[in-house]
Amino acid sequence: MIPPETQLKDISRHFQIYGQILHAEPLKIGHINETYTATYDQGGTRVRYIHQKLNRSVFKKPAAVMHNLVRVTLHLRKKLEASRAPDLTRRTLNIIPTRDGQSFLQNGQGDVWRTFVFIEGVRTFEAVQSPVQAFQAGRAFGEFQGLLTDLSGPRLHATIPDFHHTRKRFEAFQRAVQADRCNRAASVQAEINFALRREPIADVILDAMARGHIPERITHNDTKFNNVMLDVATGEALCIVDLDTVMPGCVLYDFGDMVRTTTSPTLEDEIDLGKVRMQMPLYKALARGYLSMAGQFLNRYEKQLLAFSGKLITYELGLRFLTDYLSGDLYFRTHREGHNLDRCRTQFKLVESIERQETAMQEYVDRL
Ligand code: GN1
Ligand code: MG
Repeated sequence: MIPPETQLKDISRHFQIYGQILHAEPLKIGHINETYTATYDQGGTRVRYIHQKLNRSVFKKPAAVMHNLVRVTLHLRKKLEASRAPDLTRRTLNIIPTRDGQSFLQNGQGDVWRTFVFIEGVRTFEAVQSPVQAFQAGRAFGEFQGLLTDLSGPRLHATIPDFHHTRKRFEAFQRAVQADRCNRAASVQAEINFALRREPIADVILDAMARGHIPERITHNDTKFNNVMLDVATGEALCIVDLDTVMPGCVLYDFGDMVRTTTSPTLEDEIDLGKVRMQMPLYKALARGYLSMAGQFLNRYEKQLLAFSGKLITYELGLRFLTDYLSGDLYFRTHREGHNLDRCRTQFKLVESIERQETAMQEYVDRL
């Protein structure tokens, strides 16, 4: 048996799962946490669960992450129940508690594990395939934000403080250039200059928030297209996953990351930069989907910055990948030499493409 499976059998015993674990496989998704699919036998029926190990160097306060997750998923479920949504257990994550009633397990080594019901009959995609999919993603994240506007109780924990603080991301980038730990700066001067030239955009949303034009809301903060589970049979976006960064934030960061990941039908680490392009039909579908849900609660300042937010978040991710490349690939999991640099180049290519179309992109949402 492969080592993770032995370990997973051990982990799985601690959760309130009725049945016997048969096998488990790693699920290759995400750059941060470790995710596994495990199959159990429950009285002769095969049932699957997700076991996930939280990345402790990224999420320093696992209890806060899980506290948010429990509140958010229960709220979503309550609201979906009230609206008589069909297929309830496929529309939001369901956390399986540990045998002693906790939302996560912390073992002797300090590893943090949690378990979710596996949602059957859905698929995620690393690259968007059609305007219909982009529409679905926009609608699903708009609905997600909308359902959380009336979450009662104290403010959610900031699981990663300053996660989308672009000015601080820029400063971290400058420090990485300065330190040049791996002697890589000289070889990426073009990318460094690209980033430096665009420094002023880092403050636009921060300033608007400081002036009180843009409110804090509960946001997802990682609205990558592969965090949307689409029903295999109907293509409908059923469930939003990866809720570790759901926290108080700005809706524009969510819309921006949707633009980044659903308007170019290429992978995040596409090597053929000629293929990377913000495509208007995908963007239009995304914006229509998003505003069909979020149009009711966004204010005019938020609406005015929708197109800009796509450029900003794509720039921010380019900065983060470049920072990590310069620092020796410590944050994002990489699978090949220069992987973070490839990711950075794709982002910057997309920034340029958005720059060329930004006016038309904003005009479109103004008309919706
Ligand atoms: C990370 O692990 P994953 O792929 O869901 C990152 C996001 C980035 C994304 C880029 C906690 O998310 O912020 O946008 O990679 N998550 C964290 O693909 O840093
Ligand atoms: Mg994530």
